[in-house]
Amino acid sequence: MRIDCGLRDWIIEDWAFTPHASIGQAMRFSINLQRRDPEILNAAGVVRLPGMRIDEVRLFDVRLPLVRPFETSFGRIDAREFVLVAVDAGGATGWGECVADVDPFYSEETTTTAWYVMTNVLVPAILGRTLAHPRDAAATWARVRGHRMAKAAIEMAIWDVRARLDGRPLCELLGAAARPIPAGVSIGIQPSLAALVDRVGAELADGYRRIKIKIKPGWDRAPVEAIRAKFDRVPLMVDANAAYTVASAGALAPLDAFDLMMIEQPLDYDDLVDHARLQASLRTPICLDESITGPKAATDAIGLGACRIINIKPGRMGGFGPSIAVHDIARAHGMPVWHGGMLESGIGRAHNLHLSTLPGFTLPGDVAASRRYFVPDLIDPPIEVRKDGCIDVPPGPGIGVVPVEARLAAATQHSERFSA
Ligand code: OSB
Ligand code: MG
Repeated sequence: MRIDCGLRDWIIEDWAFTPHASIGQAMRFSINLQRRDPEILNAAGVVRLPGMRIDEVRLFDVRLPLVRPFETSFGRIDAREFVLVAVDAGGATGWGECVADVDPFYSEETTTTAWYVMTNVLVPAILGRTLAHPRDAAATWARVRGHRMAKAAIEMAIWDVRARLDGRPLCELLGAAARPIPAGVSIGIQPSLAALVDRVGAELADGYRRIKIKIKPGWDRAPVEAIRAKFDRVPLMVDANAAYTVASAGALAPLDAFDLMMIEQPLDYDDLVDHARLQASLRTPICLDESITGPKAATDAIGLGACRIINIKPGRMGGFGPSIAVHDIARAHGMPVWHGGMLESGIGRAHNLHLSTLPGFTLPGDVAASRRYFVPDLIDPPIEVRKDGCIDVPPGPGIGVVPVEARLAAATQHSERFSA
């Protein structure tokens, strides 16, 4: 159906008939209009931002074996399975990586729920739409509750395609500029204290700036003590992935003696109040990961005193839009943030590096080199750590990297294509 509304610069986004109760009453016809070429104001004055039409979305169900198993308080994994997203708009392709895992342990979402909600809800809602800005993707899905990792993967691909269409690096579109990103490592639970100390030594030899170890009840004080005994002053932190309860959190008090940078997410994912009580009893800063699901949670956590540091993962927040908002809220409160990791392939890793260029990211992130996880990575060249422990943001338009076609094909278990 074609409707000429006589407004040349406007496009019809949505339309609907609203039938009234009784025959004879008028039917109401509603349309949503959107400017085809909206004008946006920036510091330099008025600039024209051409809209981008979402022409095609491709989804890939990918499985990549891990270089070594990764064990957390959730359990142990040998491979990473994830949904990779390609969005075509205006003749360019943007890439996104969904960080949901096979099991609903870190969050409620899984690869299967992400696939379901993308194919049945998110992709149909956005296909054929013309967006003025990547932030507008979120409004398209405003009615969809949760599923932030699924939303983020598509939203981030749209940011990538926008930056590629503009011919500039993603970090500039996000509001920053490329700079070397200080990198830290996340070390899983190890079979023994000796194995842990060896791993820490190997990571420090590779140049990494700080060490994070996973802890759980029964594997907390001893591993920290063992690392401190061998590497006296190394910047060190621990991540519990919500493995403690109010009853068992007493085991964390002795960690105050080890000058840790932070204790990440000791208590449950939805429990800000008990984190605030625990923080009041600890000298060591609490950093929240799982609990910070967006700007509202960040504001509440800061207001309650539930943490002194925030870990930002765009997948957990629903994309770059809310991640920038959380960054800005933390910065306004003088609270440091750092970029978390979800064992991403090079695509997600590149996104993380671009976001990490924002000025509030003052602590080293979980943004390590490709070869700690995947050999080969989906991308080529892989992401490498420099001798000084920093990682360079991939240069070039967008995120600066694309998957190697043959590698993506080999790692893909199933794929689907949706065209407008
Ligand atoms: O809690 O930060 C976490 C990996 C999967 C799920 C949750 C977490 C992690 C990590 C690994 O700690 C970080 C990385 O990608 O190096
Ligand atoms: Mg964490």
